[in-house]
Amino acid sequence: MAGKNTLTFEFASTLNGTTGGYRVEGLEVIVPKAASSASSASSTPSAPQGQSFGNLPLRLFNQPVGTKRSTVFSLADISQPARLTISANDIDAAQEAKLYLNGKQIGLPQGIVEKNGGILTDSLTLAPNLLRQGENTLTFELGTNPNGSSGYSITALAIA
Ligand SMILES: [Ca+2]
Repeated sequence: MAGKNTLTFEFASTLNGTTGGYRVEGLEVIVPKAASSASSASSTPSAPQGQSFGNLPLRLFNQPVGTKRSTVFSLADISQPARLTISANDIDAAQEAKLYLNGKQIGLPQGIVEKNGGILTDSLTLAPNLLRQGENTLTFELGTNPNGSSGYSITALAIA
């Protein structure tokens, strides 16, 4: 998997008392050529398109107006637009949620905004000129709190 991977060795058997164990003297990881060729300064490997996002859900319930929650996704190919699908819970009005891609505000898809709508899913297109090769940051902000609405949460995100 991308990121840290754990290797664990277990002393599984004394082989009927004939061995006191073993020692691992060295380890080597062979990285396939395609992945190692992009070993630049920011050596975060690009995850394949369509990966899942981390740290979800983004909870913006009962927070001060202006509170922001961010999540990061990776794109290897930014030559064409990416489709972002958002599932959100309890965005009662468009001004309740602000969305930023790499710091630039972008519009919310209409389908996730509905008074007392519960969890709704809709998608929007991310323009290539706002995308970065590698890590991209998506930030949701709690905008105004219309009629005492308690906020909202982002329950799922997907890139295609
Ligand atoms: Ca709400």
